Amino acid sequence: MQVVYTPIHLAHDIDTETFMGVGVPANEVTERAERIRGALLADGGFTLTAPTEHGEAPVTAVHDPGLVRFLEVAWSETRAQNIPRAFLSADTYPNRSMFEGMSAEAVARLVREPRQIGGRAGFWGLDSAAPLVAGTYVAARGAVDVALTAVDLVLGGAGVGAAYGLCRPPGHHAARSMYGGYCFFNNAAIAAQAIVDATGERVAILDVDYHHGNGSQQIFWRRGDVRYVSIHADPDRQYPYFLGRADETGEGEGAGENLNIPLRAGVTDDEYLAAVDRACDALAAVPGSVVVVSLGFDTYGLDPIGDFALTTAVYHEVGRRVAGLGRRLVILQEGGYHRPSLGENARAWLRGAEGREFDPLPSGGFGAGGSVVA
Ligand code: Q9C
Ligand code: ZN
Repeated sequence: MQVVYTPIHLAHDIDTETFMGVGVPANEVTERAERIRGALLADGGFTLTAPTEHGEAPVTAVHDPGLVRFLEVAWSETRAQNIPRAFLSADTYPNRSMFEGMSAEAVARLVREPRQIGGRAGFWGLDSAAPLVAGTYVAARGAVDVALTAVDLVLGGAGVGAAYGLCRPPGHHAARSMYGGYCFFNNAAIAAQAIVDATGERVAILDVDYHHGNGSQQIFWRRGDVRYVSIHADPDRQYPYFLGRADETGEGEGAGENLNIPLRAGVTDDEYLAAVDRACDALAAVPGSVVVVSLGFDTYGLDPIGDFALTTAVYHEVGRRVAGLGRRLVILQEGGYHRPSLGENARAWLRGAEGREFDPLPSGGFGAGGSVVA
């Protein structure tokens, strides 16, 4: 399988995030993508391909141009104001209650981007968990190019059945006009839109990251041409808290095109596979030849921010079942924060999707010698 990768992700180099106001070691770090790359190279069955530049048009096909401009200048603006900090996070968010009781006209007039950078970060941001540093914008644009190059490979007519985009930073929490949750641009949504535009077919997104992909859901909420199916931790106990419940099914043209499958803490391989089968039924019902997969490994039993109990073996089986849909697959990396297992879990999933056997490392999965393979 072809793996689209770029070292540009290294520019999004963060070591700290804030969690409920406290600085803590960052989860979404450069090592994640390097671990995966190392394990796939060591496997021998994967070929690394560099992305090609796709420009801004596919980004603004999905995102507000104002979000793009903000992300482009956020770091230099922070510097220009001599705000001493390692990364930018918001000062004030426009909480919905700030505008409570006002008319729609008043809200439309008053809810606008302020001038000060701490307010601008609040205007565009969902939370304080997506640290923005000097290289964030370049890396986020690189991740979009990775996703779109994976789309090119699959649509290219060379009979490619699946391609994997090693996107970093991830994307599925980013909405049309919002970044957050370690995500800046929604790589999977941009890919899905590009596939719709290129093929005129309907497209389905399967999101198997541990978290609900609120951004992908928002972008396609009223869309009849892109179905969003997600298996994730119940938002009653997990980020993003405000979306991801089973009764969110889409509106207008998109009515019935959004399927959320929230799961309890401690979910086992068997319970998870039952959810995957439900999701696959919903994907199979969509006419069209391509499925975009938002692939996260924060569902793993040892993940530091997840609470599922999945094993490496189940990823092979999930990949196998998703490939069993008989669709072409654009597989894009989202989350997954237990660094020692990331390479083996990705390798297992992708081998399953290719119809290759499960061959776990004798070490019990913590592959590449537990170190980054350069
Ligand atoms: N104590 C993705 O997996 N909250 N994003 C983290 C950690 C934000 C996850 C709290 C989680 C965002 C792509
Ligand atoms: Zn996640």
